[in-house]
Amino acid sequence: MQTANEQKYTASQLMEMEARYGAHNYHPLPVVLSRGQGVFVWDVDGKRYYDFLSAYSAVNQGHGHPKIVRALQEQAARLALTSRAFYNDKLGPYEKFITGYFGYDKVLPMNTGAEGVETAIKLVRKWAYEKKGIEPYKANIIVAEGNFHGRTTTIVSFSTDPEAKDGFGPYTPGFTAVPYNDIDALEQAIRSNPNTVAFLVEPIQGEAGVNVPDAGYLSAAKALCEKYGCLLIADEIQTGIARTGKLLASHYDNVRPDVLILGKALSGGVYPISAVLADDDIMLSIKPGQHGSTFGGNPVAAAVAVAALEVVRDENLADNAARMGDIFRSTLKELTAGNPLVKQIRGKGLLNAMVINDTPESQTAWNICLQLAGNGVLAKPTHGNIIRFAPPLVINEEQILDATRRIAQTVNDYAQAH
Ligand code: IF1
Repeated sequence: MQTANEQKYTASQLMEMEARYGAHNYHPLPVVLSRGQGVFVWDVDGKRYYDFLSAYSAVNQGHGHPKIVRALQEQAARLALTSRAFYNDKLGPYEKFITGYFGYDKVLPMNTGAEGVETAIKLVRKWAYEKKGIEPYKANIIVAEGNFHGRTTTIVSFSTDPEAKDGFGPYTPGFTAVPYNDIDALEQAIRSNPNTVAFLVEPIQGEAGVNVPDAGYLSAAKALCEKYGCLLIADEIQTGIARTGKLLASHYDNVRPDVLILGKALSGGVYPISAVLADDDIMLSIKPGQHGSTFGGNPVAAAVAVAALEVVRDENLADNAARMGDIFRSTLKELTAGNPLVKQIRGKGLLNAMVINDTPESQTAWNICLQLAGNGVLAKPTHGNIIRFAPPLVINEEQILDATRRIAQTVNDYAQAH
């Protein structure tokens, strides 16, 4: 008797199965993947693609990285989960490793990115009540318009995207949104509410369409937080772990966030792992029994995260992302020069996007992504007319040039045909 894992189905059977038995909370491109290795993925019919999404920057180290997979397999076979009711022999060494790696006193281990963001919100609120004398339950956190920090009801409470927010009320209070990349608006918001305890921000806004702020925006924000005694929380779940050409996008402004949130590539994409890092003054505001999760800090996550971070360091993925990203943007701009469909090409390192010169409501970007898939490159639009390009950071020069030529050819052919 075959197990459900062993049965083989056609692409259309698999898509129909998802439509029939799965919630319709996504609208995937009609590509059914079955294998991944490095920068490539293959569909059930054996067609190979460059993966230019990397599971939204979770697969920075490339699909099936042997060191990370080995850590996953070995630890899962030895001891997968103990809960935090007991100690285990992997968590302490991981905590020592990651706090040394990013330069913080302590880490609070969680699983998904959203859990990491929720943890940071609880942490700074508690810190404010206990250490800053903020009146209980009046804490206010400033966020940026266009933010994406996850999909829990508290997080969508401060989203400015109706798609993410509408229909999920009632909403969690205690958040104020200000325009992104606007220091005056941020200062005005901090001054107008003495209960401001933190500014939660993505150093580059991913979902919003790879919005790169002005150089100095983050350092000016950090200076404002210091001036008014509030905390800077950097959500580096998508921009962190070498994606933008530095270990953290915050490092472009030489900023050390008071609270750092990591996720996605913390596991190389093999396991849900997130982490919140802060110094003792903040982190010890949460006492035993006041926060946690069943899987948070489990031995598999600990072993996998160490391997995933060692790969980033040992393979110099930040430098490679910087170099390959420069080649990507310059080559793509050169090869699509004069194409009326290409409104802008922007990004940092290997977090890039092409803004298509059409309305967000148009199907142009989607149709281009369908043709990209036909030409062996997987990418997906965000906010309608922006195509995000984010390959694994292990991509080499030959591969980035080949993929970029395919992208340019696809966009140029599409412009000519429409
Ligand atoms: C989806 C977006 C990206 C994130 C940042 C927290 C989280 C994310 C900066 C939450 C997650 C994912 C979620 C996934 C698609 C993807 C995404 F398009 F949704 F917005 F990357 F931009 N902070 N981003 O980017 O982490 O709980 O998902 O582990 O929800 O469709 P998570």
